[in-house]
Amino acid sequence: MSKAQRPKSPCEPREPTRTGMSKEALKQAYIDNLFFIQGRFREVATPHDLYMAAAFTARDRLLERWVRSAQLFKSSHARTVCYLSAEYLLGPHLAKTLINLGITQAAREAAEELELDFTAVLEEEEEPGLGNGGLGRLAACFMDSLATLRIPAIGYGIRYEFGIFDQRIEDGWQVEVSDNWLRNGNPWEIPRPKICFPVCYGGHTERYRDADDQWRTRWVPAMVIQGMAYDTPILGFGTDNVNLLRLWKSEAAESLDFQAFNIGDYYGAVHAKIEAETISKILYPNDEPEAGKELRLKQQYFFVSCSIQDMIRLHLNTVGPIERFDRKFVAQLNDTHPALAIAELMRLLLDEHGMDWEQAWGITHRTFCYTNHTLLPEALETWPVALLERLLPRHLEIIYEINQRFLDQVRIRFFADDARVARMSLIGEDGERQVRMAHLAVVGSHQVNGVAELHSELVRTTILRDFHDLWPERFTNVTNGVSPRRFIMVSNPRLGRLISEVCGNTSWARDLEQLRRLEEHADDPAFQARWREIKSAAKRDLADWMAARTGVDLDPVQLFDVQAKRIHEYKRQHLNVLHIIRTYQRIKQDPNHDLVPRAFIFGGKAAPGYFAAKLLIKLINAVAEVINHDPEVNGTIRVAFMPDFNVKNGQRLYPAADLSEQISLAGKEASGTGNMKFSMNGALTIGTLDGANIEIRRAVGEENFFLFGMDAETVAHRQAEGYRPWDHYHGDPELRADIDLINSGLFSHGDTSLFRPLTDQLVNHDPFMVLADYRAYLEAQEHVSSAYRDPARWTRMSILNVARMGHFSSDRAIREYAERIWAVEPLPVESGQETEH
Ligand code: 8GP
Repeated sequence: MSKAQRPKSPCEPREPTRTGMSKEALKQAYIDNLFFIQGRFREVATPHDLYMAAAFTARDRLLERWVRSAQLFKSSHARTVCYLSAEYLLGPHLAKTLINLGITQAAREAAEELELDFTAVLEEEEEPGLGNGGLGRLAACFMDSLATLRIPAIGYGIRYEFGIFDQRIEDGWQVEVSDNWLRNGNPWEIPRPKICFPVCYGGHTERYRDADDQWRTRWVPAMVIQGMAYDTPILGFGTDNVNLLRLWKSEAAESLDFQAFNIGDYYGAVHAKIEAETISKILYPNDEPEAGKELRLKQQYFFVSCSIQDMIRLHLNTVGPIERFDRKFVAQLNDTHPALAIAELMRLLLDEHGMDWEQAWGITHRTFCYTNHTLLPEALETWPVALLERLLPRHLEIIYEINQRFLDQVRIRFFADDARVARMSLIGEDGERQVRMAHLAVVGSHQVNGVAELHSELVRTTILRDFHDLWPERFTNVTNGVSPRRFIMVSNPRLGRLISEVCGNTSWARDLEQLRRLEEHADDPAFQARWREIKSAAKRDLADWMAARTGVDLDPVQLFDVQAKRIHEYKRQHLNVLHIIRTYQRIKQDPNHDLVPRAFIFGGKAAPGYFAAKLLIKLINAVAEVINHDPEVNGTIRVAFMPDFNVKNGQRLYPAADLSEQISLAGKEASGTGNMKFSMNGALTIGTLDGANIEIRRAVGEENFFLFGMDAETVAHRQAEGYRPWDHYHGDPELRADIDLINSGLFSHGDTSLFRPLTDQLVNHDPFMVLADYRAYLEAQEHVSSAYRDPARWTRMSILNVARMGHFSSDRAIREYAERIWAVEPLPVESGQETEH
């Protein structure tokens, strides 16, 4: 019997209500929080009050562990990872926190005794959508794993007042609604008014002689704002280690100078306040960055400057001296968005700490590492030199000097190769002069990684090839992973319980290779039946939710075929739509056609300015409208679009999917992580040889994966020789009939022009080679159907998929970063109380 369960003698002191882990302590804490924080009695509490009281009850338990962690990290001078990311897509906190604390069961029982609907309380939480998609969600999984692996870490980012927009579907179109997630307060963060830093913009630089008669540079900015810290504690699973997610909010600076400047000028003062607050106001809703937006550059510099200043403060408060900075910290750049940190650390070391260039550069270079997340050329960030000159004149000078010293090295190493020098320069000279952020990130980092084997290979051989020639040892791969706590335990508790039963306890959730133990049950009919029941139950849950939200009835006996991810042409949702139209045409031609009943389910947001993606959403909904109401189809197939795909709604989809669509054009998806989430929940994948699909297929076994389409090499070859989609359109009558059906106006109330931009693009340009992979995709879908007809075979494949997904835990990924890139060690915080773990 655990300490928490042991009955107390009347003489034993009462378990503290702010930290106790028993059901009784949780009940009392809950009532106290409802009363003392929300100011409510149970009888008059709103659903939101009930949620807040639960959140504070969980948070109290986090804080106690957090303080212990912070004390240990400080006293032991622990080497610390700083993860710099413009995005964190955290998902709801409450359920995950209870799981990580190991008190889900106690909390559920406490809720029952208080006559609360536990599920409804969890549902009430509005998630912080501080990210767009894969990159932001990866940062959240990594924070979870860092704490679980007991690695001291700080995540730095921006506390956007408005996160990613909420998506509504009106008349089939995406409508964006602003995400006012802070409206009702955020119980998970602690404001830190004393932790704030000035951040400067504009102005000019000056040369001056310092006290030792050395020439130095000083930046005389035109504008100063400040960043204030908001801290969210991140607890690991089965440990008392708590790390810090520190997000910065921008505010008007409160300096005297600033006030003097504004004396009598109230409008000016208010305007300055608004201008300052605008910086952390809103997340840019593009999955792949859109260059040239001044506010975005301001945001990037804002969070990077606060973070580097904070790191220096922490360092001087503990280890000091500044020369040892890189022994205390290693900083991971999550894509190039925080790459200005390289110039900022240089500036602070040179201008504020009086260091010479070589020493400052040595420290900077040893501090940073860079992860690339995309190969799409339009996503490679560049900033106009003119913009940088205006906003960050000192940083531009530093970038020029880094560039000059770097290009000197290139000239010596690659003698008389001017073309190479131009290609590698940090400054692009074609057209308007631009700073190439990826080049800055590579030059300023000691390690550079891609996020899946194929992606890292393509990074080395295409976009950063010249850099790989120069510094091959700097390049490496760390394949992405996802958190099994979030994406099995929280999302799919039924499956989580079955796995715990097979493994004997919940330790699999931090040692995911234990999933292998499922393999021995793969052919056991009784186990298979339980497996199918778990999937069916999740399908019923999803069907209920979809019926209530969208009015579309899904039948759990159908094969749930799901594609959920950002809407983007390279991800090829239109290929999926063509298959749906083909299936529909087959039904129309022969209503008795023997089909596996399917529900085609989509989810995903389109960037608000990305017309083609928004038209794709309209097409999916238009096809759904026709098919779902055609009596001849008679429910054999259904098409549904889940509105507002986010972490919370994703958690409804992953457990319910039978088939996971990972159908991007080979060479375009850096890794993908949805592919891992689906597979971990027992969905089989239909996919191309792209991103991490390749490694997933290798892990689960070729026979348990529906592969189709060209590989990256073939894609490159066919594009080089001149790809003509027109030939496919004319050469394949079924393909032509599918495209013609869209053009006929059947899905657009007779409007033959609505979808023309989409079909014309496919037939004439088709940059993502949808038509070239169409036939192979249909064939693979046939294999899917025939496998699904045999439940024993399908279930076996599903079990084996889960059993072999251990490699794709974000714990494995973080272990690789820790050992191969960061050189950091776990530092366990001593355990306080016993829990369910
Ligand atoms: C994404 C990649 O597209 C995806 O394949 C990968 O799994 C994920 O990163 C995590 O590594 N990239 C982005 O989300 C991305 O580049 N976003 C930036 C514009 C914000």
